[in-house]
Amino acid sequence: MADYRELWESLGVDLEKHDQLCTVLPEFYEDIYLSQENRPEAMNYFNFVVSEIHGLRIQELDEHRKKGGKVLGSFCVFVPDEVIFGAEAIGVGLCGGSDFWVPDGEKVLPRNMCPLIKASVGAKTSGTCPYFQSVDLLVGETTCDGKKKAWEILEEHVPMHVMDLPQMKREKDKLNWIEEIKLFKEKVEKLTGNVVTREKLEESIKLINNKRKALQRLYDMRKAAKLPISGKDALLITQIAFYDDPERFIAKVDELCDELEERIEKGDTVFKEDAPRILVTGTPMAIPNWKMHHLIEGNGGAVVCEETCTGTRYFSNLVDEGSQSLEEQYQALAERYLGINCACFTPNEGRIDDIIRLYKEYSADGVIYYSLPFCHTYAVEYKKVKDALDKAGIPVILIESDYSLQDAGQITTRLEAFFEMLQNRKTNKEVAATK
Ligand code: BJ8
Repeated sequence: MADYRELWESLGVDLEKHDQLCTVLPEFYEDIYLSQENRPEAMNYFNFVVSEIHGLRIQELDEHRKKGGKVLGSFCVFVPDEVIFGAEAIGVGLCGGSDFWVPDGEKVLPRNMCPLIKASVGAKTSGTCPYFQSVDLLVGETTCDGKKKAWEILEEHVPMHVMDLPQMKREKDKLNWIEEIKLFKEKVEKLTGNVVTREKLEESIKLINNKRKALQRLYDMRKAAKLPISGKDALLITQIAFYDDPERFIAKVDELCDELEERIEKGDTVFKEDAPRILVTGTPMAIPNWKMHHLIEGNGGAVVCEETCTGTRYFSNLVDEGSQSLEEQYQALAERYLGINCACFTPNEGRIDDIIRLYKEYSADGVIYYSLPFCHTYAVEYKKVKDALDKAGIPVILIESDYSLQDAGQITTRLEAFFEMLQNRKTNKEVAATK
């Protein structure tokens, strides 16, 4: 990585502390990612993005700001990027996925709360995340209680706008959400000095839809019997989608998919033939939270899909591109976003349908329900999901884990037992089929 110290200093980054973070990440990445065998060539771009995670993209954001542009940071897939890009601003995802930031988060938040929130707040209060230092406005949302209250603390450090997300999906909730998107648009227009016209919104809707389509194409490759890419790599790509330049990202994912198509044709795979295919569902895995995928794949499993916000919830369903007026565009946006099945909604039966559908589409053998500690909405929803999966004959286990590696041994033991059970189940089915 080139020398960005001057840039970081100008952003108010705590250089000394940031150096500590920079020494941990490359080694961590090497162990988890670069040690994989037979990776697709086109993953080199994503390796490069990680190697430049606090460099090149930060420089691009800085250049954009120097030209008068604005940068907005968000924490949830409900914040409509289309409005941000429609006002010629740049949106970046800011959820913290590193244990490094948790102790700083704990200085201002209770310890017994979700690590994603503690890390996100700690990333800002420690002054060690150049993305946080680059944003002109943070956009929060009223999803879970922990996040909702954390915005009040972050607001002491940086300007904040909170979107009032409904917790139900009735017609009146949809109308409220349309109004929230409009209020957000006004806020963004005021901040940027740019008007979000119908034409600009049409363009940004297409752009963000194209990003979704690229990710949909990537995920379709994971339905193949012989998997051409690891779950770890697919997760990394979705994580990068939250902050990379959208047009460049789309082009690079398409390049990768061309290569994956060839691999599928040749039967070139990154896994052993009998690797159990795992659908992961639950809380998001913000970069660099690669723990669960690393443990699953390090113990012989293959992650085929993520029903998470760093997975299908991020890119499923497109915004209708046929709207004729701004009003219709806001309706189309509200419609698409309210199709996301987050556990903060009640009821949330759509998520159960999604899990069962994805299990079948990706020919999974089992489901791992991953929950960050103290995430009440996802933890409580486990019961309903488990009941439905039991009824459908789909094996599932719940793994609750934070960002630290202390429980890696314990999780490994559970994964080994789960994979053995899946293997026995498969063998029994094959035996029964021959009778
Ligand atoms: S749409 S999943 S990104 S709210 S922060 S709820 S893990 S206790 S992130 Fe989320 Fe939007 Fe929903 Fe997706 Fe739990 Fe932690 Fe809260 Fe979390």
